[in-house]
Amino acid sequence: KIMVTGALGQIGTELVIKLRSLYGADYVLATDIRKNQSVAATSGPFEILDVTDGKRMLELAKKYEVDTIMHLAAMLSAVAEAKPLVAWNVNMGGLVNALETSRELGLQMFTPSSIGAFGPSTPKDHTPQVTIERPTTMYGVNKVSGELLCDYYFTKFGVDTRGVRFPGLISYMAPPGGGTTDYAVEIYYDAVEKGRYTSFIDRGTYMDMMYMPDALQAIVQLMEADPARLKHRNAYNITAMSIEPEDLAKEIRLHLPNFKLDYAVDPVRQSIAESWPNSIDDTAAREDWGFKPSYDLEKMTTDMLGKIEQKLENKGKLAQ
Ligand code: VAH
Repeated sequence: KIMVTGALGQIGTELVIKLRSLYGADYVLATDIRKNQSVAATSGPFEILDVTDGKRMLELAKKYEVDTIMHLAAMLSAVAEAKPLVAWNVNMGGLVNALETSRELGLQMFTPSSIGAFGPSTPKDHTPQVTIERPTTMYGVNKVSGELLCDYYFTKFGVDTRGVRFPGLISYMAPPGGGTTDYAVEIYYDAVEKGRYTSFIDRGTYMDMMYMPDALQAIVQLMEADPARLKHRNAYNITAMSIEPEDLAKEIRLHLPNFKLDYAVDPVRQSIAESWPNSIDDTAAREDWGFKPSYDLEKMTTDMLGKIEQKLENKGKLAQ
């Protein structure tokens, strides 16, 4: 069985659905700190789990005969910056518990890093797989520490831990949990609902982005890859596009010609975004385990707008 932590988050929600469709509903134990009525929470085994409770995590892993942990529970960059010590406790406490559970029970483990693991002194364009990582956010400190801790558990205890450095993820099922790249999700919703969007990230601010289906495919592909081919463990650079707000607006206007974009820059999230790369180099992932995204900006925008319109229509139907 696969245990997913943070199963009701932006990635977890869709990862649970994908894994259950691939391996069977009962094969995936979804856990999160709270329950809701989402498909992820109701389409198979679900347990409440606060990842800072290591005892409970081990108990559940034994009870459900788990062989893989996909650890996604974390506080993202913007919320972590607002409560840095809480973020340290949740992000690092949760990770240590996942690694300890994996070590004790001999589990395979996935946990993501992020482009947030890079900082102002990292080369900004085509950021290499191996380079300077001195982030200036608590989230980044958690991600770099996490990368080092996972590699330590791999070399010291032989835990089969794997990870990718996710770019900003764009999706329509579950909202992102307080990140810096959330503007790239909000812009699509507002385009459909209001015909306009006020961005908290400034024009000309480039960041790597990826559509959720490519992110989920990358997780499955990495976890199923031949370990002998993996030159890195935590974590591989992966990306699908490097864009700035105006790029999204231009693409959206091909579908909604009157769409208007303006700016009310949030200094906190703008400074986080400026400390991250403009574009990262994901050659290692492509060479070691065949990473290859299938959604570019055009294909993502077409799918995203269509799915959001559908979602709002259904909600409208429910409301009647
Ligand atoms: C965040 N969406 O904004 C996350 C991610 C690369 C960005 O780490 O914090």
